[in-house]
Amino acid sequence: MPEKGDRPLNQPLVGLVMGSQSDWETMQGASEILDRFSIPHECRVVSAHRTPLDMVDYARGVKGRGLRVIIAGAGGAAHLPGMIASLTPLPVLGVPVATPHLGGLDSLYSIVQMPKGIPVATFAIGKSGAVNAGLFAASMLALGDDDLLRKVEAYREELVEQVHQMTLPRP
Ligand code: RP5
Repeated sequence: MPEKGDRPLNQPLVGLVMGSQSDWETMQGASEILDRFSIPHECRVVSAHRTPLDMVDYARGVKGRGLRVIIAGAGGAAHLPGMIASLTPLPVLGVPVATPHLGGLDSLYSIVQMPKGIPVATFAIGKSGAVNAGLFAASMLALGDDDLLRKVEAYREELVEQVHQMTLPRP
């Protein structure tokens, strides 16, 4: 099997987990970014309240399987990111998924208001948060990977070019 350093190339580095299939529409924003940077990742549905034992098994296993970062998205009483963070020393990036009744403020507050001791890095509500969590994971992994760092820099240069190409209907 081809390898990079001491790990197989297809070994997932990021675990992308979400509380429901319905979160995928939002969370795929993170997966697309990770794909763009060729960062191997796995995508799982793990519900903190519907499949708590699966969640415990998953969170306890990620470090031993060689993952480096977890991105966890959930909506409503969104305890998934915090619970996973309580079960693993790996960094957990939390994405609040928008909800029909409270617009995702419920998800945001649930994720961002972690009591001291168990941190969850919390991103914006919805797709922007998912995309930025993917980008943040890429930057974290790039700390030890110069090729990946160059890809992150190239992405930023694309953003600059996009803004330079923007036009308005009047001078
Ligand atoms: C949460 O409940 C999930 O993260 C999802 O955002 C929300 C709704 O889940 P479904 O009813 O769509 O399965 O656990």
